[in-house]
Amino acid sequence: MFTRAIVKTPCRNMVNGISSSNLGKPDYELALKQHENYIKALKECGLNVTMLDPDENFPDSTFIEDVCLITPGCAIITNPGADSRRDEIISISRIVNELGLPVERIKSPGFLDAGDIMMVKNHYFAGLSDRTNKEGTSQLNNILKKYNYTSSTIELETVLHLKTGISYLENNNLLAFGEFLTKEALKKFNILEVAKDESYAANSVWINDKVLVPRGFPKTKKMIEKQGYKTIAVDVSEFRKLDGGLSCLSLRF
Ligand code: CIR
Repeated sequence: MFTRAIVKTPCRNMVNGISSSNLGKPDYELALKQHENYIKALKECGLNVTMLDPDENFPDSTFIEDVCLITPGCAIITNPGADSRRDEIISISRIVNELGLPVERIKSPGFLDAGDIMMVKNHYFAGLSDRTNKEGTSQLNNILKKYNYTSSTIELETVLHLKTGISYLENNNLLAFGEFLTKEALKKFNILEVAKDESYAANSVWINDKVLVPRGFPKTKKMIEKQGYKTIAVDVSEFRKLDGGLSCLSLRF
C-alpha cells in the first residue's frame, strides 16, 4: 500500500534530455499536460502527491524515480550513472530530509539509477545496466541489509533500466518482455508476457491494486485487466521520446 508520491514538473529544457528513442523532440506544452494527467492518475489511486518545481539545469530531472529509492525503512539517494544527471540529487536531498526517514547514499565509484531497482516485498532486484554498476549494487545491498531487506542483481542486455523491461504488479504477477522472459531469477513469478510490439508497456505501475498503463497498448492493458486489476491508461508519449516510462515520473511510497 502506498500513500504518497513525489513528482517533479518537467522543465522547458527537457527537449535536450538524453534520448536514444529516435522519436523526435518532445513537445513541452503537451508534456506538461500529460504530466498533469499523470498526477491525476496518481491521485485516483489514493496518493497524496508532492510536486517539485521544474529545474532548467537538469533536462531529465522530471524522471525523478532515478535519483532516490524510498523504502519503508530508509530513503536512499542514488548516484545517477549519467554525468548530466548526477547533481539532480541535490534538490531531491532537501525533500527527502523532511520525510523523517534515515537517509542513505550511494557514493562514487558506485553508480546507481533507481529505475534499475524493483521492489518485491522485502527484496530488491537491481539491474546492472549502463547506469548502474556492481559497486553501486553492492553499496545498495549493504544499505538494505541494515534495514533487514535483501537484494540481488540481474544483468541487463538491451534495455535502459530494469523497470523498462519488467514491472511487479504484486500477487506474484510480473509484467515482462524480451530478455526478461527467460531469466532464472524471475522464473518464480507468474509472468505476464508483453507482446514485442507493445514492449514499452512493460513499464506499467501497480499502485494500491490499480495499474497505470501507458496509453496506446491495448493488448497489455487487457492482459492486466484479465488478472483482475483496474487499469488507468495515461498518455506519456512525450516522455517516451526521452526513453522515459510511467514509473520514472514519480517516487511512490
Ligand atoms: C535518461 O536517459 O536518464 C532519461 N532520458 C530517461 C530516464 C528514464 N528513467 C527510467 O527509466 N527510470
